[in-house]
Amino acid sequence: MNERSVPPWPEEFAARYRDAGFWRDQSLGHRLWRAAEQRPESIAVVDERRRVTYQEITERADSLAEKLLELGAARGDNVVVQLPNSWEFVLVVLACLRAGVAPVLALASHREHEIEYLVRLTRARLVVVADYWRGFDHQEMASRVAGAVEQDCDVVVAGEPRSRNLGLYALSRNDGQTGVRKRSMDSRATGADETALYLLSGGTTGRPKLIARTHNDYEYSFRRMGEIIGVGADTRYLVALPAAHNFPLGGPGILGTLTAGGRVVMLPSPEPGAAQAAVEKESPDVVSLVPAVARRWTDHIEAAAMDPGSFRIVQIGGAVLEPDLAERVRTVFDCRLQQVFGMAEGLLNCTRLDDPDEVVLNTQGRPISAGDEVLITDDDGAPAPFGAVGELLARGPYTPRGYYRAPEHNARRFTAEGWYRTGDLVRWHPSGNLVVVGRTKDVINRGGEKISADEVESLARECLRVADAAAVPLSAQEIGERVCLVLVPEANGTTPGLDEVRSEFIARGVARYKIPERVETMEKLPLTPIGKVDKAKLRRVLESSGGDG
Ligand code: OOB
Repeated sequence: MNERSVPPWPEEFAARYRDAGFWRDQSLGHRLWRAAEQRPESIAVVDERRRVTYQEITERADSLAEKLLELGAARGDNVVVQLPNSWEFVLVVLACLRAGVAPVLALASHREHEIEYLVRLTRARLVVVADYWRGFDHQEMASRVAGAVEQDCDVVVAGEPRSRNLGLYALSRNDGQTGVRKRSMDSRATGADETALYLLSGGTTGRPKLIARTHNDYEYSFRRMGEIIGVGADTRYLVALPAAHNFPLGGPGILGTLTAGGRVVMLPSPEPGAAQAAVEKESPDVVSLVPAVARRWTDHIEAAAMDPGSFRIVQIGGAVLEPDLAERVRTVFDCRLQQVFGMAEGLLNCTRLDDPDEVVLNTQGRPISAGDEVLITDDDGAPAPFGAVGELLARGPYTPRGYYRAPEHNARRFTAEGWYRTGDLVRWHPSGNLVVVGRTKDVINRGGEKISADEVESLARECLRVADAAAVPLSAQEIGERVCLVLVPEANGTTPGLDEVRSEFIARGVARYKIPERVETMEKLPLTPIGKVDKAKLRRVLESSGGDG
């Protein structure tokens, strides 16, 4: 099913990527288990509650892999996984890889609106969730979703299943069985061109699109990032961002660290307090942050409320990093700063550890691979002159040729020659690095979390009595941007206020981070000459009339 659901790389490109050694035709599971065999006693994953060795995590993953297959997931199937940053996140991803099923990596902040959509889209037979997390009952939500979808769908809980109903299972085997590795779990049988896992796209229209990452392409991208920053068995990588994101998962992140035999330290939240404890106890040397979190940590360190730790590298990406914050981060952490401009769709750019300050502070780096092709185009789609601003297009050994089961969307977001239109406006810096200056896509970037304006607008039209709606990013001090919802009343009608909008969105089961933080009313929306809502004008009008709400 995977092959037909996603446009593959053309044969000539695939052959080129193999010849160059980018694609190694090995499954991710194979590489991870090889790393584990070399150091069974070393600690692989640490969270607030547990320290887990390589031997334990692989044995448990083998056992869970078997359980997933027993529960009805077959090789090539998809399993929706929604877990917070915890050792179980790593366990479940490893088990899926071992079983040859592809985890669909939902965010812990997603709710019924998102999870049900993902379960339907991927026809998942299993959903793996936390029990309670931050006061929310994931077990109950997942059970409702499993009951609502057409396919047979069971729920596996990282905790105690609370009902004896069929279809609700515990993550751990109660029989403590291990050592099934020698049986049917030979992950080498999984084709390396098949989907290893699915990442969620941020920058699209409508509901989030899924990006199917193959074993070959994903392994290459984290291996290459690992080479660039020098990941090895002594690396201690701190996972401060939601683990389901590409940056902490594969930039080189969790998977890059584990295949190199290093240690992954899971932070349940990027709160400075939680970070402080982990920094003191585990002495991590690499961390990936979004600018909003980097700002909070930097403020706390400057106020002597947090230990800067002994980081060798702080990677920052996901949203624009202002040069003054870049400078402060470097000073207070007394470490190498690396800017990372990446996307779940593939292409990763970064500054290198030996780049001059001028480049590290003022650019978002350059592509990581000699196989990456990037193009900056003007409004007519022609290549822009060097130094001019245009849209970034990308193609390469770890940038898939289309989204999962989205042919119409693919026709817009990918060119006939297979280039991915990033929707990012960039220019070349004289040093040969990219500078991100804006975007063409209609997205709100809330502290690195991408929100589709289109999705918010559709929800508003569905659940509020209004004639029209527009979602606009407004600049916000701490998190970069917030969602402002502009509502147009029906004839002789009124529009709901912020509280009503919030409660309607919550009742719909929408993830909190997408819920508008400011609501405005306008008799009509400004239009561009071709009749589209003029978001740039809206944003200017709103920002001049009331700050960041
Ligand atoms: C990362 O991935 P996504 O998929 O959440 O978001 C991708 C988009 C980019 O297209 C761009 O609009 C924005 O996020 N972005 C940046 C940026 N890094 C990403 N905008 C300005 N400066 C940056 N450094 O965000 C992501 C994935 C892997 C590594 C790092 C970030």
